[in-house]
Amino acid sequence: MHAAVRSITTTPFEDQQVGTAGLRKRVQVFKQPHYLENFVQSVFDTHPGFEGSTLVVGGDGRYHNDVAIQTILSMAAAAGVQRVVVGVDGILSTPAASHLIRKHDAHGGFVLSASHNPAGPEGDFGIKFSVRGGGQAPSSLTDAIYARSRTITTYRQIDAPPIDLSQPGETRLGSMIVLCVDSTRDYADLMETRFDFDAIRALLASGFEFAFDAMHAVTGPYARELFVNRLGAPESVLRNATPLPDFGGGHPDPNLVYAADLAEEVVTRQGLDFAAASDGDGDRNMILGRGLSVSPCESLAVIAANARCMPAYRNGIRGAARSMPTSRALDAVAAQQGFAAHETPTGWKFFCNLLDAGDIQICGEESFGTGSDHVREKDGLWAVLAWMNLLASRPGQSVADIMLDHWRTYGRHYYERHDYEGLSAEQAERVMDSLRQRLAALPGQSFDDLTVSAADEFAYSDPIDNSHAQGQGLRVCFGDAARIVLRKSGTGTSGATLRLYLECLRQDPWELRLPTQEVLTPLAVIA
Ligand code: G16
Repeated sequence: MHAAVRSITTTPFEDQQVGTAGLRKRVQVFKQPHYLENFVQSVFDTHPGFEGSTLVVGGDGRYHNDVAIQTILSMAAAAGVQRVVVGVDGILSTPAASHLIRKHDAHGGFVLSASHNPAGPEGDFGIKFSVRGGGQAPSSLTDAIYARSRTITTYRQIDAPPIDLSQPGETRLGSMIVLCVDSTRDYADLMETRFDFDAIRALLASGFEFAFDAMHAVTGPYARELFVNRLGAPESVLRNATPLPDFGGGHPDPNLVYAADLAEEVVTRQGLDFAAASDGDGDRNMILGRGLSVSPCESLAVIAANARCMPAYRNGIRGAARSMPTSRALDAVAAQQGFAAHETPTGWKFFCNLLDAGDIQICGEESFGTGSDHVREKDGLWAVLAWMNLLASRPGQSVADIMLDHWRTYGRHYYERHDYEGLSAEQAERVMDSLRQRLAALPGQSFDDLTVSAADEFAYSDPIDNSHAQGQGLRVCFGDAARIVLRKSGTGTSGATLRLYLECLRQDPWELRLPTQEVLTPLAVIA
């Protein structure tokens, strides 16, 4: 079927520079005529090779997902894309999209999501572009896309009605093939190659009490395929498992504030052995055990320390990485076990070259992101399965037992993040600047019983492609004992947010189970 290509005249928007993970704005911004189109065309114009290629498109199911997907399909057809792989109903989790890009050797993919930000007509929307291999576009490309978005004058679409994405199957849009897939199967197949499903099935059948909260976001159907269909758990282990366009009015950020009910049940009332939650687009995770929550930094360290229990890493790992503000709990494991530990700027894209090169197998961030070399995004359900695999490999041990054992072996890195939201850009910059000015004079100065060993503004040179990232946060280190980090968030949709990260290492046996605030308050005062 031939469809006419139309060129539509447009004018640039000045605000299409992507943040830490894609372009995120209020829905109302994305609904402006030409806004999404300008961005998508800027990608097509900047990144060669779309003609005759395969593209993956999907989103977290939030409000405006359906409309945006039809727009992208029509523009892809006009750009000469040969085939688009899209999730049923346009739904793909971020890690599942990364997997499909890899599986189909696609030229790239568009994922429509504003992650954990609230959805609905008054909520947020977002788009991120991923390159071949399934990782988010590197900064060099996003800078070029931004430059293009500031000069764009036309974009192209084809004249065709919207296509039905409610069933798996193949349709044509102009001369482009649209392959609509049930990505939950592909994703679960991948997970079966990474974990010991027999052991996890046995764990679940042994009276192990477990719940997974999908927060009415994208992971519900994936969790059903994994936990119910393949691992034999009853449907009742799933909470809020139907994706809704407004996430049920909630804030699908899996942490102790936004998943408070689950935390109450498991941490306070000690009602379950293990529970987990994931976020809007399925890349974040929260891990809870009876009576405690596992911080993302420690979850990363524990998963890396126990990598050998996963079939994929039977022979150990060569390396692991964390973003700079993530606590150094991972480094302590790497030092003892003898694998390499890398420190990168905030943003999953900085892990991708190291993953591609085989230098790291496991990586994670304090912002509830953990993952491995199976895809090029963080992966909430992967982290949950990694914990289940670990629990299955240590019969009779609880999450609390595993944590205590970990702290006894590697010490405990107490950790806290304080967010200062709703600041003006000037306010945030003034605070950053006042610390920046003092960095050079800090080494050698003592505060209480802590002496500054180093203070700098973090910059990163990628060892694979030599690209350089500057201005990645201010850090003040007190040897291995403690660290203060200050940086500006790159994911907000209005105003500026400052993040203050505090970390203190305690190694004496009597110091391993103190309240976090008690340990960190002196450091907070210094900060
Ligand atoms: C995104 C990025 C992460 C980053 C996080 C927090 O997560 O993918 O790499 O750590 O934002 O960023 P910031 O501190 O700049 O707000 P997500 O889950 O929002 O896509």
